[in-house]
Amino acid sequence: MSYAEAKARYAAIGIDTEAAMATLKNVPISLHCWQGDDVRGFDTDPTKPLTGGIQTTGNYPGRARTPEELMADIDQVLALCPGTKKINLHASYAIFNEQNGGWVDRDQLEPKHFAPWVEFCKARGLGADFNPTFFSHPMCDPLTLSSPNKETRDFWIRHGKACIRISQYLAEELGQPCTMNIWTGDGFKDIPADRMGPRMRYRESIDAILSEPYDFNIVKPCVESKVFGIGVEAYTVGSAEFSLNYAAMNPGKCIPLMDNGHYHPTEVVSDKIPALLTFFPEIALHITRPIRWDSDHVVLFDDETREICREIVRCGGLDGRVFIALDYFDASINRIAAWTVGFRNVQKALLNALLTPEADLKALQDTDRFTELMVRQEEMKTLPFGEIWAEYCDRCGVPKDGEWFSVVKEYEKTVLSARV
Ligand code: RNT
Ligand code: ZN
Repeated sequence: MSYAEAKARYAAIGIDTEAAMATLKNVPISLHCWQGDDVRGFDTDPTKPLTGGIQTTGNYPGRARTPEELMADIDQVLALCPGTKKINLHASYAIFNEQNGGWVDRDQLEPKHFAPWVEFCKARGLGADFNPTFFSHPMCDPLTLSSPNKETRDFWIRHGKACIRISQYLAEELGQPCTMNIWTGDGFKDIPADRMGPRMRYRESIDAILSEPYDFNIVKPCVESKVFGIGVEAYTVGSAEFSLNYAAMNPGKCIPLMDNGHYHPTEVVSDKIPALLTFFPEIALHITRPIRWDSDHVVLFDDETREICREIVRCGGLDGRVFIALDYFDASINRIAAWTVGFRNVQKALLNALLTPEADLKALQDTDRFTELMVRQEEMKTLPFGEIWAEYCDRCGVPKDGEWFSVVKEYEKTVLSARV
């Protein structure tokens, strides 16, 4: 089937494929830099294990070990992905060199340590998002912002404030809003004796970080909740209720962030998006794929990813209300392909959502025509979506499905395999 024929099929149900593609082209999606090097960063010993309750598994060859390698890999991914991209950086990806004075600890970070990333983004017309890194560091005792030790908390508060200044710098330099996501792995392996104390301290620490001046129009601090992590199975300080309430009590200062790997396995973020948008003007998302736990598998074009994107679209999320980022890390397969598959799938799911006659379906719901609603929703699944997706890739100047994996294989042969 040709694009013209597919376009006509969609037109028959009232969908303008041209409008859908035009909208999608301008939706920013943040590509997480940490898929390329298994969340190691450049500021600590790469042989030390990842902490904070997260884990990468696998040892597929070709991990990026330097800023140059990571940037080259990102370039390869960008060339294979359609749409508007941003780069999501972690503080641990600071770049230290002779010009900026070399290594400093996380509480001393300055915008200059991200100047090479700004240059990278400017040359490619990209925006950037940012994250303080509250894990994989000797100052995790193991708690950070919720630690009972003032010295520990103060170190991490200084880090958070430094990250606010860096986020403001990224937003100003790149002329695009910068989300700054606060997530810590703080929690306990076994039944705690005090659940409230750490939460009170966490709250005060975030207050202290957000007392650093920033322009909320362009810097969007987020608080990301989590249900549990590896080694912190019994209790997580930044639970769903804690984070959501923190954001709700601090309007104009921060927004809630939901990672769809951070809930009980039968909870779905697709349903939480409209719930949150009922109250919050803006929310942020980490799109991932949990298998039985927060396993951070590569995002697929699966039911929940499609449903998340339908909610983003039909709740008006594309009008700047929903900040979309990816968050997964698979070290068991080619990392360039992992990045590309996930990014392309979120694009696919958004395109699929934009090609759905939501107003008609809503009218069926509102008039109690549930049989017809089910029939229509099922029939949509076999519309010629692939043709529209292929056309979209083409117009964005990136390879269609079936045409990009050979590029990755070539990159693996010529670039990645030399990294030993
Ligand atoms: C961890 C959180 C967090 C991290 C990144 C690296 O469970 O999802 O967002 O994955 O900050
Ligand atoms: Zn996340």
